[in-house]
Amino acid sequence: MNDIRTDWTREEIAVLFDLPFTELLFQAATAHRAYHKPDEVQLCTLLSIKTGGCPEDCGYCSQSVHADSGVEATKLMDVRQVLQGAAQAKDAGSQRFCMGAAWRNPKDRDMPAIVEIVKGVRDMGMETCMTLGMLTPKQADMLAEAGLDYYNHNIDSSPEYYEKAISTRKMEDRLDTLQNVRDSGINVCSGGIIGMGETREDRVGFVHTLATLEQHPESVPVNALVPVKGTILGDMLADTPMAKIDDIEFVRTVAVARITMPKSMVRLSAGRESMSEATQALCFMAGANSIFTGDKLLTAPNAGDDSDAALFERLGLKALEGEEPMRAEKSPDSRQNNIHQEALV
Ligand code: SAM
Ligand code: DTB
Ligand code: SF4
Repeated sequence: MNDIRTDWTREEIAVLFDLPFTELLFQAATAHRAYHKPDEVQLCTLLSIKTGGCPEDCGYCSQSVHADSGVEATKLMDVRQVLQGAAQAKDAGSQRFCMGAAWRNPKDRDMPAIVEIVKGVRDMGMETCMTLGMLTPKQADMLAEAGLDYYNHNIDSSPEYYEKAISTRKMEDRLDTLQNVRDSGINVCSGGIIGMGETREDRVGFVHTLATLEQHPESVPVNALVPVKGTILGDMLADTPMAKIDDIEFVRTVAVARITMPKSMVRLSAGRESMSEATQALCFMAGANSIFTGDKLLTAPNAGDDSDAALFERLGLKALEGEEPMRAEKSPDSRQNNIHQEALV
């Protein structure tokens, strides 16, 4: 079956959002079953390999120097420490190890250590994912060469709302990095945050931006804003309790992401810790099939293994296992192919 469309219009996506909830969930569950087993959920573990002190001003983030969140800045962890974390995650049943750094972009001097980390984690038999900020084509190629499986770089919101949440870089910069990652042959992980005070129209624009990329991201993380005291958006939310995202609207967003990008892994990401089991169950029904495990995200708390095990038991869900990491075709050639294609246009 090939019903993968990249020509979605905003109007079509708005119509999906407007469907009666029962119909929307039925359509999303149907799309989910066409490409995935509905009782299997991918388990990923996050580790912050370089925390805090980030020069960017993302209004939601505890790690920005512009926030007064009390998060202490650290240096890049040493390779051994990262591999210890990966070994623990593997023992706990995780398939993917996602490493995040609070950088605007990695410096060239950081790259040898990053490459060593990717190779080490990969040798342990886990899928590797990194999120290090913006990448140049050369840096993306280095990561591809090291064997990185996925690169996470979120578009975060609609193009219109993006500039209200972040001023130190543009949506275009984000899209350029996504293109560099795609051209290098690394699988793309890109999603965003719901509940930052954006409108329904912004959520439509957010899904539309991802679903009309030339190729859908292989992973789409949907985060619910974790309101952190001392960040602009966290404080704003604390002052206006009514601004918290409605659970049903969150589930609708997951469902529309599933319908428009049926083959992608849709990750129920940050914010699960404060979500009811019933809301999480609705998200799985709506096609979410990946989560972060463990009791910590990067700096914020996560649901934790015990409560997740209990939830999986109650819902009859199991960990997705044994799949070979999805390896994209190799890099410099694919960049060359693009150049050829451009030359042909
Ligand atoms: N510095 C890199 C970057 O921004 O691309 C990588 C790390 S950054 C923390 C990764 C993603 O985490 C962000 O793009 C954002 O979507 C998400 N995130 C950060 N703070 C969050 C929060 N308080 N609530 C929900 N998601 C958050
Ligand atoms: C993503 O979309 N969510 C993860 C991951 N990509 C790197 C990060 C969530 C961060 C939540 C806030 C924190 O832990 O500081
Ligand atoms: Fe820095 Fe990433 Fe946080 Fe933005 S989201 S402040 S780029 S760590």
